[in-house]
Amino acid sequence: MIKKEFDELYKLIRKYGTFKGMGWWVIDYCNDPDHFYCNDEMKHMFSLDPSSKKFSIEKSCPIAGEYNKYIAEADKKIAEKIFADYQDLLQNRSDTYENSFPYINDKMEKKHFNSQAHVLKRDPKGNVLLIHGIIQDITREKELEQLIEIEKNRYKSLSETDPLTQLLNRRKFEELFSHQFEAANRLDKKLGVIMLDIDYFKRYNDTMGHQKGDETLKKVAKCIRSVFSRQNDLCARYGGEEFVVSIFCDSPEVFSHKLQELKTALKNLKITHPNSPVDDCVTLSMGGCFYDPHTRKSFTKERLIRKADENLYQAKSDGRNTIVICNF
Ligand code: GH3
Ligand code: MG
Ligand code: MG
Repeated sequence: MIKKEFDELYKLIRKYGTFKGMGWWVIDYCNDPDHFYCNDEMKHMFSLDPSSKKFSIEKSCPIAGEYNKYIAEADKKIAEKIFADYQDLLQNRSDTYENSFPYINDKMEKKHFNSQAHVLKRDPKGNVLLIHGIIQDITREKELEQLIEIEKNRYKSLSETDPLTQLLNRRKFEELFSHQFEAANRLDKKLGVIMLDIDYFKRYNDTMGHQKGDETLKKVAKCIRSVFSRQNDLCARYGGEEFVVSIFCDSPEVFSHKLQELKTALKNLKITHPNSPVDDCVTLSMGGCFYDPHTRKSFTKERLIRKADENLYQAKSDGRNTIVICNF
């Protein structure tokens, strides 16, 4: 391709190729492989000098040379892919590419672009003569996509957590507990399940008011979560002032120790209960069940919960503010 031919072509696409929101670039690879020409839209997109006609690929191409690092700053893998895509064009491994990439511009704003390129001409040996590409700013679309994703996650977490305490809700607990129980049996891991109920909470509400009651429910929930804080520990609001916790746990001793730890942690919060016969502060009754799948292969998860619940009942009738545990 001779230079004159390219100049004619460039004039034509400059005249007719002005699409709003779309940048284009062209490289006369045969005569001048180190420079690209582009439209005003692309100059504007990437703050290139509006009075220049052509630009150095190495020094000012927004997706190549030195500027590739602006993409790499946002996403190193994509930056490598863009470089590889371009090499594929040059080495005659492909005639076209399309990629999307994030880009931190000179104002430190994060933008997103979609870029496509085509080899328009090769010589008979396959060497590139002319490359043309388009670039679109898709930042708004990307931002919208991200907003939708955030909304989706928010909705998901709303349907899985209890709005007052932010613990899992009962439905989600049952689903996750099912997986945990299965995993325990499959991997021979021991489990501890605890049902917990605040003592004399009706009286607390009656003397302190429902709103204070809500605050206390939140504090108790937070306290439970702070003691059972590993990622796989399941803590849920089972209903009203009742909670359930299920954890992988190595031994009945460790399990029992964790329950004592919770009792102490709650005591240290010193949430005054002006009308409780068992303590000056808010207390919990706990019913626990420790499960070793090695010895009890045929046990069901429902039975485990039921047993913990029976123990909670026992703790209540033993005078409250107590812990009752059994092993299986
Ligand atoms: P026990 O020691 O036997 O458990 O006595 P209790 O008073 O805690 O148990 P009871 O089942 O008689 O009462 C539970 C109370 O928990 C009554 C109810 O108003 C209160 N409660 C349940 N859910 C909420 C809530 O979301 N907010 C508030 N503030 N109170 C709640
Ligand atoms: Mg209660
Ligand atoms: Mg209750």
